[in-house]
Amino acid sequence: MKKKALIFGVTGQDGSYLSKFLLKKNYIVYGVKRRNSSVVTSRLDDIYLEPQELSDFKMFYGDLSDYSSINEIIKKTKPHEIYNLAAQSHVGISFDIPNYTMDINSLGTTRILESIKNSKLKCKFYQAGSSEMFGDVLEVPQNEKTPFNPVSPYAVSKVSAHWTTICYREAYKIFASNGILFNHESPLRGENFVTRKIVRALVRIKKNKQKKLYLGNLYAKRDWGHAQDYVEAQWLILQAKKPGDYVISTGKQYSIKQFVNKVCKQLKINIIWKGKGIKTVAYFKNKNGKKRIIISCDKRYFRPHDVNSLIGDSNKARKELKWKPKISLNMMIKEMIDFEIKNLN
Ligand code: NAP
Ligand code: F7E
Repeated sequence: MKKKALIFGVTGQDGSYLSKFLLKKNYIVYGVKRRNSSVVTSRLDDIYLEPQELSDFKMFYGDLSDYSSINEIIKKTKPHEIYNLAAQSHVGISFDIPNYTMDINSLGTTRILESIKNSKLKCKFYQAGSSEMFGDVLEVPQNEKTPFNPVSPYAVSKVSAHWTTICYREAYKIFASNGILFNHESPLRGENFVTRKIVRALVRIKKNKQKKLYLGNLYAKRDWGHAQDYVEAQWLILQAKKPGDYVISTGKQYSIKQFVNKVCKQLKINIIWKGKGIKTVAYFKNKNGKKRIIISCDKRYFRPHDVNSLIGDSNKARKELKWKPKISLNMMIKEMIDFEIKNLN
């Protein structure tokens, strides 16, 4: 009999990679999408096929704010594994909509766990936790034992969901595990996250489709991996003998400025940085020696409180789950550039 997986947040970056990964593993995959005024299934175009009855990938309407929809879908599908990837996942925006962020990310997780508990279903649960929970870090590098020190509404909501997952694991013996995933990117990353924003803009600048790129804090450092590697870790976490919590990271960090430099190098754009802080700019010098500013900082993209430096220690996952990242940052940047060139408009 085929295993059944239910994915909340199926239309997002990870939802798309995880669906394809699980279909290859011969699962039946159920996805939950919320009602939108426009089509949000573009990341799933190659697997979301009609007629639905004949496909191993099926979708249901639901919303993490709505317990009854969650409960109905779980009752109807009786999955062996549930992945909670649904979230208001933008850290900067969480400062603008803190109540909504808390409701979906924190209470939304409680709603799924309550439904699992009430249904008495023997199913495993994965919670999409985040390195943002380490916030103003209390230890370098960060591992499963590093205390959390969240500094945004997003991070606080994820800490709450993390502890709720542990609470249901211990109180009700549900196989419920937390991934603590560091940043992971891909061509399918949302356009307002910094890596995709940079790659997309620099490709467009190179092709004369855009004049300038505006960014925020260029000095923040992140540990970036590829979403394809990280969804494999999500699955492995649910295949472990016992439920637990796992840091998933590459163990390497770069600043936003270094990331820009890497993209420019691959695109053969010669840039020269000048200035400090919010006055930092990057010039492009053409063959005739003419200079033009192509990158500036804009107040809009700074956060009330940013996380300055994250770097993960994923030794537990490497040892217990035999997981390791396969795609390097340079390989990922190349893939992201190729995707933007192919989809240029
Ligand atoms: P994403 O692309 O922003 O996807 C989020 C998904 O959640 C989308 O499918 C979105 O639906 C859905 N969603 C949002 N609000 C919802 C609601 N009220 N009810 C039901 N679904 C809702 O995020 P991602 O990068 O794939 O990340 C997946 C998960 O991992 C998120 O929980 C994120 O917080 C967490 N995480 C991400 C990273 C990372 O670096 N990518 C690292 C650590 C943790 P729409 O398509 O309709 O918007
Ligand atoms: O920002 C800085 C920004 O929005 C990275 C989410 O998936 O990973 C993600 O959260 C850094 C920050 O990702 C811009 O201030 C500069 O320091 O790409 P980001 P994030 O905030 O790290 C974690 C692990 C998650 O869990 C989240 O769901 O880049 N930055 N200039 C900028 N960031 C953005 N978005 N836009 C800029 O213009």
